[in-house]
Amino acid sequence: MKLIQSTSIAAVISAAALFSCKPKSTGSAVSGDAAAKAYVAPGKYDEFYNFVSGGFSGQMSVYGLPSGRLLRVIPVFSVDPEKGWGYSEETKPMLNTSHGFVPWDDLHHTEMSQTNGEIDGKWVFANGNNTPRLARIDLKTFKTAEIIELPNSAGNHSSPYGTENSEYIVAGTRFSVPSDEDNGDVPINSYKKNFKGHISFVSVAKETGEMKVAFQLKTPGVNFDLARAGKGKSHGWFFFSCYNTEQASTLLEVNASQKDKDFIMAVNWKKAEEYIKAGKGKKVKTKYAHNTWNEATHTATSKMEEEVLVLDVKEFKDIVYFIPCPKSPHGCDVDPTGEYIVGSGKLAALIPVFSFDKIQQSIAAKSYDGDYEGIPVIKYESALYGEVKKPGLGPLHTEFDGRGNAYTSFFVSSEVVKWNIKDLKVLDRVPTYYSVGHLSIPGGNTKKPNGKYLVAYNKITKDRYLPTGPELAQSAQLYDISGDKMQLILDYPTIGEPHYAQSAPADIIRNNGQLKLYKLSDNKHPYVTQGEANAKVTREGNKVHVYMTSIRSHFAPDNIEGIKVGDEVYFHVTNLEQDWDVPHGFAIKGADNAELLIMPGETTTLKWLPKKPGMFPMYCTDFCSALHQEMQGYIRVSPAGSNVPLSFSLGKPVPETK
Ligand code: RUQ
Ligand code: CUA
Repeated sequence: MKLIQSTSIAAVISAAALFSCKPKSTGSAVSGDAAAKAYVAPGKYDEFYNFVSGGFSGQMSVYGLPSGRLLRVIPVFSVDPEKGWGYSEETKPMLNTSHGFVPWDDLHHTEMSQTNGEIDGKWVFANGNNTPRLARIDLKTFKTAEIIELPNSAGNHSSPYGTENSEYIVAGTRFSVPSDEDNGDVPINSYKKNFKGHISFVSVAKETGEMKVAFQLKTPGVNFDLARAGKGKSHGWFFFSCYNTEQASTLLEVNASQKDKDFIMAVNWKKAEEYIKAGKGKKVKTKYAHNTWNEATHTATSKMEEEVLVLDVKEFKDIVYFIPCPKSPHGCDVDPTGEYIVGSGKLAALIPVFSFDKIQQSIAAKSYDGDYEGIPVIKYESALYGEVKKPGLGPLHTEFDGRGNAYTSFFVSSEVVKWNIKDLKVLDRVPTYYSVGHLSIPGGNTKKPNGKYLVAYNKITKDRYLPTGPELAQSAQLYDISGDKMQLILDYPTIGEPHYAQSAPADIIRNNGQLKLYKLSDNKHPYVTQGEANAKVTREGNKVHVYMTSIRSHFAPDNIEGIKVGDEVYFHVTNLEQDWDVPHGFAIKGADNAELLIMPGETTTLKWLPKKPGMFPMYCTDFCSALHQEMQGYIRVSPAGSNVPLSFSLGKPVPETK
């Protein structure tokens, strides 16, 4: 039986070591002037924005660097009661999918938009790993502006990766599965026959950022893990790490670790694009949601798309090539010149560095080692530039500093290793506390890295922080990498589990036309209330619409009577403020809902189903003025069928009835 072979996986790494080990010194490791380097004085801005994936929190958090100060948590794939995300009627459609409303996801990677291979500060993209989705966050508003579901996919891990002008954001499926148009109700052990991989090329409109699944590549059934676009000389190509080339469907820790080498898949996407333009794509039936936020109506809409263009790579001989890569590769990173492609085999004791030129020569010379399901496999040696020998245990991810150096994270040996790309010599190593996953250097995946800082994102922190029960805060650790030796200068806890993160010079974003408020006069919400005088309550059958306004420090109306059990009440609250940083909140007793948090000039709706008669207070949740505590009111709920007339008021008592 194959199971027996489990003990032979990676002779270099003992089974125990797979669970990671601690560096010997667990001291603070921060010394000398380190604290001063991370110090940002009160009232001063940070030098970088740092966008950090939240993993199983489904959100993205924004920190300042070098201070490590948390600036914001942007709700993306998960509902967020703090901001009413996924609770207000306007935001609910953002979380719609072909499976219905899905209020959570697992966000692993950030991808900042680029122009000419440099971060341009317009958008940051994020992947939903569980119910395959791609999000676009607008960096003028720090708000999720669009979410698109990915057809034919399951587990959107190899995602989102952008080309050097964000022509495409690309997403590879983690799980191969039967295509959407095929019957998925097949035996699991028919993997080899029925399971396929898909890579989605999502185009991004230059001005608006609007996403569209332009086409997909249908590939052999393997697992795609991570990816990077080529850049510079390799612009037009894409590289994906693949594992489970064994095509196992069970006990993958053993069965997908059989082969000495898995693959990096090289994709000539310019060629694929030509075939698509020539009409070679096949329209495939499917169903996936495309959700967009409208800044004028302050409302999301969800549309179901019905088909997608697919190229089966087997039918086109010059799109896809496999390159052997030891062993269960995770990260697949391209250096700033676009020449070097670094594979990181989780179970390998070396780091292979491939050469784009040599890959091209190998293809021209057909220097192949047979094929894999009809796709040519390039000879390892003929694509290889060289190997970094004995770098550490369990390499995962590599970033670059723009000075010819690469930095690779090692999960098992808990360290960051700096090495030179040209001579492949290890230059420095520093411990991480502990079990580092991703690394991030500002612009470290682009043509122009800013090699001043490196952040390591750690999975396990053990004794680093005050204990907080069974689960401890996960952490980010900041290193100064401007000198020859890396120096740890700060560590700070993160929200959720951080995977990838990216940073951008603060000025690019700060000066991108940051939105301070929504102009009330531009508000196109169907239930906007333009001014207090227009506040009202209307009834259509059992539906009650409250056209409500908020301004420091009252709601209009703040007394409502004549609501009945069985009614469906919609509070459409327009924040009349026209001033930066003055949101109002809205909450009501007993509502099975979150609060609303309404930005200046915006209209947001809370749906409420009163379940019993009584007096229901409501109030503003955001401390907006000295008289914030007075910003409150009452809703009277009467039994179903009662004849209490509908009435509403502000500042005058509702006429007394006997
Ligand atoms: S992964 S820890 Cu989900 Cu990006 Cu490598
Ligand atoms: Cu409005 Cu507090």
